[in-house]
Amino acid sequence: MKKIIVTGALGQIGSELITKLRSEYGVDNVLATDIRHPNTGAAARGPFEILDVTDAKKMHTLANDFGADTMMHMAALLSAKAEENPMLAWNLNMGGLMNALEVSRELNLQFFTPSSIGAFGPSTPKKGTPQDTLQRPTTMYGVNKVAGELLCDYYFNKYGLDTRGVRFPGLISNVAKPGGGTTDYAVDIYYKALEEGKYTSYIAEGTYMDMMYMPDALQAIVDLLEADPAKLVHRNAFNVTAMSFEPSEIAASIKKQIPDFEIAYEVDPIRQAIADSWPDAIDPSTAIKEWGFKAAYNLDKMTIDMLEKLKIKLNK
Ligand code: AKB
Repeated sequence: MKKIIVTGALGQIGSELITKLRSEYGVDNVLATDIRHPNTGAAARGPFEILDVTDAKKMHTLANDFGADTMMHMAALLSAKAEENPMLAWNLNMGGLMNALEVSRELNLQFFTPSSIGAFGPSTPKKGTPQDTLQRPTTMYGVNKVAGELLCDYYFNKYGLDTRGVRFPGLISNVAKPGGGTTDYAVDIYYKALEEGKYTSYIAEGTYMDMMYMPDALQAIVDLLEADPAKLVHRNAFNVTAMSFEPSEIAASIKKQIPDFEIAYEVDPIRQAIADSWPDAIDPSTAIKEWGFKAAYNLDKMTIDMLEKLKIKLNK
């Protein structure tokens, strides 16, 4: 049975990952940590400690005292926030990652951290983006993600640390809202569809990006953690995706459930520039081949589930 320490446990992925890991490995075997205190939610219903990931000493002590054998490092600033404050992004994203890798090396922990489609840039092939290709991102977030992928490979090659990671697309969930990402519109649109019957998109019509529903993302993390290392040719980080759509296509999917729903556009130049620098659709075939990655949700199936769950959450 694994003993897992999770950083950034109150973030968009972390808050649902905690529930998933506790159901797979047992409540007491998953230590949730975050810089904030959980008032409610999954993190509060089991072991929890305050942790600022730039504090390496505390990270080491918490992992050691818990008897962790696995580190899941989720704490990071997303793309739009990182573009607003590049120095903070560098310090938090790279400083936190280095600390998490070093603690994992010292305690010999299995290691997982997510990369992103943000690790690609304008010179990367836009469609069918291969696993191994040009990575010259033009955002601070992308620079952090590429450096992170390389660092994880470095720790694997130099120290034999069992590092594993995926390049996540935009993740859509009905539990915790993302904050400061470029793909966040694809979450906001569902809330606004129920609350106001309309949505103004900051991403322009025709801008394709990869996306995935959170249950598929969580299953992908567990499947990669459990994958036979002998079968992994790659490690950091696997392309994974479930769908690629642009704003009018997600709007059309919502319209099938809420016929009066309307979308309008007021493009935010900063987030649009980030989106334009990312691929339209990445190729996940290496993840499928090496560890059996699969996704259960397409756009319409996700829309039905999102609206059903949000109706309950928002009392609609
Ligand atoms: C973001 O938009 O910054 C993230 C990501 C794709 O990494 N959702």
